Amino acid sequence: MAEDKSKRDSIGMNMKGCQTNNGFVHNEDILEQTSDTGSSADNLQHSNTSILGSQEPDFKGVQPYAGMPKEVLFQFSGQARYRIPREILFWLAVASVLVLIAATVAIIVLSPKCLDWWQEGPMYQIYPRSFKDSNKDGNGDLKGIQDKLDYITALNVKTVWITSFYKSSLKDFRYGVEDFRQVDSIFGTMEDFENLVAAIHDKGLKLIIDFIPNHTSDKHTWFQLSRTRTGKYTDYYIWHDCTHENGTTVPPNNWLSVYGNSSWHFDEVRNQCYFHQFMKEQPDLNFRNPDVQEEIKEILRFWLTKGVDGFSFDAVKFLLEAKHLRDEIQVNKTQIPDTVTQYSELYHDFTTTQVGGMHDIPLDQYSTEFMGTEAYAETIDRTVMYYGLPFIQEADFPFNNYLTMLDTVSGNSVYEVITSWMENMPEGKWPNWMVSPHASTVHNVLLLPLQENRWNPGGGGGCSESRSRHCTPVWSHSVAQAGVWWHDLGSLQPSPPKFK
Ligand SMILES: [Ca+2]
Ligand SMILES: [Ca+2]
Repeated sequence: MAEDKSKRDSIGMNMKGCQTNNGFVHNEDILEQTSDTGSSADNLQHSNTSILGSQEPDFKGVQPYAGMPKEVLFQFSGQARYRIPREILFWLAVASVLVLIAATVAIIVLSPKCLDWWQEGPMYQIYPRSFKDSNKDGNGDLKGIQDKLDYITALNVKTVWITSFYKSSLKDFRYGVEDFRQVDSIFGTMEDFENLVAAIHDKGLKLIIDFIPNHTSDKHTWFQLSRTRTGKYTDYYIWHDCTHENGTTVPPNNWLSVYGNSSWHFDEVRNQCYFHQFMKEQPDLNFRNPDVQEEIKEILRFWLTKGVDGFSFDAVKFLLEAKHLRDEIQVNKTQIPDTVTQYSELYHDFTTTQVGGMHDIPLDQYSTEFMGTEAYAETIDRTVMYYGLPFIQEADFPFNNYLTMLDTVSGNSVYEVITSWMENMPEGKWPNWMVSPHASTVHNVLLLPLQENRWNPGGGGGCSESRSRHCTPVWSHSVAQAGVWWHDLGSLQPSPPKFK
C-alpha cells in the first residue's frame, strides 16, 4: 500500500507540475519533479516500472492532459473507456477501406466499357476506283476521296474504309496484289496516301484499309521466287505434286476454285501444282509458314506507321485448308465426279473456315487498332466464330452482310436475320450491320439504328450526347451501332440521310 501511495504521489506530482506549466510538460520537468522527491535514478526506474505494472493506479478524478508523458499516456490508453472506442474506430477504418476497395472493383467490373472509336459511328466503305476521279483520267483515286471528305463528314460517318488500292492488276477488283507496300499508280502515289491519312485525321475520322492475307498476284516477287524454289520463299505458297499429261493436269484432289474448275494449277517452272482459292493468277499463300506470317505482320506494321487505324482482313474464311488434302464431298453424290466443276457443287468443309486451323492463327495480333474480317460463311453461326473465344480475341467483329443477302426484304425477314446474329454473337461482342453489299452495283444507303439493348436488356443503356447521333432510338433506347455503308459510284451519291 505504501508503495502504491508513493507511485500515486509521484504521478500526482508530475501532473501537478504539468498543470502549473499551463499543460505543457517537458521530460526535464518530470525528471526535475522526480528528483525533488529525493528519488534516484533507481527510484525513477522503479516508478516507471510501477506505472506500467499490472496494478493499475487509481486515476479517479484525474483527466488526461495535453503533453502528458508517454508513461501516463499508456496508462490512460489502456483503460477500457479509451481502448474500446479506439478499437472500434480502427476496425471501422479498416472496414471502410475494404468496402471502398470492393466498391471500386465492383464499379470497374460492372460499369459499361467505354466505346472504342470503331463502335461510335458508321463505317463508310469506298471502292476508290469508282468513287471520285480527281484528275479526269477515268479512274477514281485517293485524291478524289480526299476531295469528298466534307461530304463523308456530313454523313456523320466516323470511319472511312478504303478497299484494295495496292499495286495490282485489274483482275478480281484489284485483289491480286503485286506489292503490298505500294499504291497502285492509277490511284495516285504514296504521298497522296499520306496526305489522305492526314486529311482524314484532321476531320476527326479514322481510316481502315483492306488487307488480303490469303493470296497474292502470281506477279508478286514472293511467287516468282517460290516457283524457282529460292531459299525461304520455296514454301511461301501451297505446292503439291501433280501430273501434267497431254495438256491435262491431274490435280491432287477435287478441290475447286471459287470461280469454278480445279483450284490447282500446274506450274511449268517448278513442275508442281500450286493451290488457288480464287483465280489461277492469285496463288494462295501458305499461311501455316511462320515466315509468311511474319511477312504479313511486317506489312501491317508498315501501314500502321503510315497512320492507318485498322484493317479489314479480306477472305479470311479461305485462309487455311486442311492438310490431309482429302476430296471434298459432292452436293449431289450421284453426279459424275469429272463433271463437278462449279463451286456450288461441293461442300467446302476442307477449304473454308477450318476449325482448329483458323483459331490457331491469332489474327488480332496483327492489328493494334481495329480488325474486322470479311468471312462470309454460309451460316451466321459459322461467321460469328471469327469473333473468337472468350480468351482468344480474333476480329473486333466479322463483317455482317446477311441483311444484304435477303432475297425478300420484309419486316419478318429482317427481324429473323438480326435476331439470329444477336443470339449467335458471343456475349460482350459488338454487332455490326452491313447494309449494302460490296460486290454489287448501286445501292441506296440505308442506316439501321439497331439496338443492342433490344436483345440485351441487361446491357449498357441509353444514348448520351457524347455518342453518335445514330443512337437515335427506334425502340426507345439504343446504343450506337457500327454500321457499314458501301458506296461504289461517286457520280450517284445519295443525299445524306436525315438523322433526328
Ligand atoms: Ca484518276
Ligand atoms: Ca488459303
